[in-house]
Amino acid sequence: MEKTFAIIKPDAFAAGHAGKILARIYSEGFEVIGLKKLYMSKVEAEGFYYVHKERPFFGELTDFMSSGPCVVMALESNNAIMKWRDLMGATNPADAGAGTLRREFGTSIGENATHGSDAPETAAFELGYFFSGMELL
Ligand code: FUP
Repeated sequence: MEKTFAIIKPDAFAAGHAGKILARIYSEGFEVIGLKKLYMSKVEAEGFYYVHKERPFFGELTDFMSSGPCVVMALESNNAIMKWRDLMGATNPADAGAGTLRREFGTSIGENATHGSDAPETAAFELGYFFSGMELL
C-alpha cells in the first residue's frame, strides 16, 4: 500500500464540490486515512509550494491557495500516487481527460480543484507538512 497527499482546493471547496470529490475518492477505492479542513495562510501556502518559488505563477498560486478554506487529505491504496494523479487529470482542466476531477470541477490552470503529490519524496514532504504521524494511524 502507498500513501499520497491530496487537497480539495479553495475553488472546489467554495463551490460546494467537496462532497462529490470525496464520493469519487471512496468509489475509486482509496482509503481516507487523514482529512481536515483548514484555511492556509499566505506563508503556509508559500512553504507548501516552495519548489515553485522561482516560477512566474508563484504569487498567484499562493494567493489562491490562501484565499479560502480547503480540505487536505492523506489517501492510501495500491499505487496511490499515480492513481490519484490519474483521477485528477492534467494540470490544465482544458487538457484533462473526460471523467477526471479537474475536467469536471476545475475552471483554469490555476484554479484546478485538486492537488496531488507527484512522487514518493513529495508525498512524504506534503503529508508531513499537514499531518503528524499520530493523525495517520
Ligand atoms: P500539478 O502537479 O498538476 O499540480 O502541477 P504543477 O506542480 O506543475 O503546478 C502546481 C500548481 O501551480 C498547479 F496546480 C496550478 C499552478 N500552476 C499555474 O497556476 N500556472 C502554471 O502555468 C502551472 C501551474
